[in-house]
Amino acid sequence: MTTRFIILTLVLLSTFLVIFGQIVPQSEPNYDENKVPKFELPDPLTTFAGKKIKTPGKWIKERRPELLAFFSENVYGKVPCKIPVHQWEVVEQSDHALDGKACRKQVDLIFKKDNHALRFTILMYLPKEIEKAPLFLGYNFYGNHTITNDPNVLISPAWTRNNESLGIVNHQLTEASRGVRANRWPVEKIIHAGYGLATIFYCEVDPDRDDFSDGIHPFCYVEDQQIPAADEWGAISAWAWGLSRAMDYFEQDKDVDASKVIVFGHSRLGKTALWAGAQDERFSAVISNNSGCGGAALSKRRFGETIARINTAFPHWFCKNFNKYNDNEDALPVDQHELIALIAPRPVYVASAEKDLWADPRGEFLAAYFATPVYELFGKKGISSQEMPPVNQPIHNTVAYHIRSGEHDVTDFDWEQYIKWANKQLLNK
Ligand code: GTR
Repeated sequence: MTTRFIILTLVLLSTFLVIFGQIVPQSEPNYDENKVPKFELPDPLTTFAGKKIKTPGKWIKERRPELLAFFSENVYGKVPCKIPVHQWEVVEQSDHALDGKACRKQVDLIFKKDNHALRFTILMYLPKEIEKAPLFLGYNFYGNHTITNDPNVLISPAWTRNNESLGIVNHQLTEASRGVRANRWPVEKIIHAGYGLATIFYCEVDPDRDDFSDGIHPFCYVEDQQIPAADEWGAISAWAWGLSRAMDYFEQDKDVDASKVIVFGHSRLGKTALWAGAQDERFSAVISNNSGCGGAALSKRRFGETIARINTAFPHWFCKNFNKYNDNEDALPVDQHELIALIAPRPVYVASAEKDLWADPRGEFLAAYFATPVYELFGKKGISSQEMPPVNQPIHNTVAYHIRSGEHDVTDFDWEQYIKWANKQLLNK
């Protein structure tokens, strides 16, 4: 073999990796606890300059802002401009939803700036007998009409990924997908427990694709800008922004107790719920359901999905700066336990599923454990042992955790725990 031939082979090989790098993983993900690398976890109660934080006041004034700024500029990306709700419009409502047990409202939030316009619909079910209801708020993956068989729920026109089995063709949601995700949203159970449910189709805020010309991002572009700058918002940050705008609306809806809004999310939307809850202290509690990498799981464990993998498969989710940590987790001066700590002293629930190894259940548990010192600083109870609880045996402290049997999903078991825990944490029941 001549040298020229070897060089040519190498060039072709590297081109192959660049072109196909997005689809062909270059190494197998690690699922072996013995192969988790040694790593040092940053102490949430020590500032970047090395100062120990010993009081809630110092946490609030010194440590919380610097952590928040780091996550904002290097992980999720900051929202570069203010986009207030221009107007809301109740597009549909009824006092006779769920066989008369609930009121239903569909409210559009409308945004306008220069030549940009966007609207998204909040679908709400509120228990009839409660004057101002506490509320679970969460995004759904496939449209509001998929969470229930209620024929009155409107079908969103937003772009979404095709999925024939869910009746999504030509990137449009259809009647065929009504109710297909009802298994993840036990609306009656939630209403019966005395809570309202509010949900939004996440693609209405920003379609889930590597395209920054649609959704809310263009509202903040300056001059010829076409994509967010390296420290500006990716999709998760945009979705988190949307949850805060929903909160703006709830604050003036007399049927909602805005001091008791629990933000919930599954998977990528669990990452979103954590980031929304970390930033916006109006959310009184946060639930991360199987949120995994870039959510509740510790990145430095490199177990299952890693930063490099997530940034390759979903280049639009995080800000560009986050790529600095691809296969370079040791350089990261924070980890996801500090994202959870940013929610303190408000209640936070981290939930894993036994078979969801891609999301690293142990990494999710340890993040809750290592966030606990910040909660303790506020006199709150978190996770006190590094030993994971047995499957299906939840810990319901201010920092809560469970690992349930089964797959990556949202189940009735999950919701039963969330309701029980919210009763205890927010309603003292
Ligand atoms: C997976 C991704 C996870 C998780 C999941 C989801 O493909 O790797 O991080 O977010 O999607 O959101 O369903």
